[in-house]
Amino acid sequence: MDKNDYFKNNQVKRVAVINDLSSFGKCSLTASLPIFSCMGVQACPLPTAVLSCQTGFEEFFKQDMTFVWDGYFESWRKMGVTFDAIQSGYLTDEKQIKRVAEFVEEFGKQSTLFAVDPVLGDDGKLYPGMGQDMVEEMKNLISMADFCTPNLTELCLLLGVEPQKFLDKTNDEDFFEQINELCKKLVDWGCKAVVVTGIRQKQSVCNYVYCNDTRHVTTSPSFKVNMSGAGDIFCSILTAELMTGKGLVDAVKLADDFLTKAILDTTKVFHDTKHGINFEKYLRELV
Ligand code: PXL
Repeated sequence: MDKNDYFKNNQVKRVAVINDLSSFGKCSLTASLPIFSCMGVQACPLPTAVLSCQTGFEEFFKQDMTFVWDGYFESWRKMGVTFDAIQSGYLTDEKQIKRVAEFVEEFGKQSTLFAVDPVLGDDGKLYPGMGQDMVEEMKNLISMADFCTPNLTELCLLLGVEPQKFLDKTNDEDFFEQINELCKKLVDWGCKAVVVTGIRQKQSVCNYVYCNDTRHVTTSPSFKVNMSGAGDIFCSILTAELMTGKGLVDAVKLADDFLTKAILDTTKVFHDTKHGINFEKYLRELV
């Protein structure tokens, strides 16, 4: 058997998950990997950084991991690795974003699904350590994506719009028309579909789906909390569903239902939102 046959013929679909490993916060890889496994997809992590805890904690230790990438790529090149999907999440700087684009060019196939969660900020602000140079470079990654999952803050940052302007008007009558215009711009750049996640309204939280001629809004009860890892869980469920042939709107509904249940459960016990969501006991529902 040719050494590359394994990668061509393996029955289980395979996703490269380009994200950080934070020991506390239940985000990025610690959230994505169990979700992919439960959904029957092999997840191959490419660590962007290792952190003692996610950056929402008062103090954290962070080590950029780009320095190991040459070694990974050389090894994967020799193995003849290919991926059915590539999902990118928390990236550490502008240079690393450029290298993700190169990775997709080299390790993606024609049919590889490329999902971009443009992790840049929340609540109107950039995350600690992120700057405008990253926002600019992220636009290129978005232009290559099959779908992307910005929250409202990230959507605004990407388009150079003041986030607070939109965060304060989510209940306006023409709000979704305006969001639609913003999504259209990302699609004009080349991204095939956009799901704007976690849009908080007075009584509810919505996701806005923009894809070809499809526009869809999901609405769920809002718990008025922003929990660490919600975006990572959401994007991973979408990627896994699309890899197994499901449609985008159905995938969004599944991700939204899963998160609504797990977040409700988490709010019932004493909980600090920066520690993330108690998703573990709901994983069985994804199997
Ligand atoms: O969930 C987004 C995320 C991922 N990784 C790290 C983060 C955050 C959000 O704060 O700090 C390290």
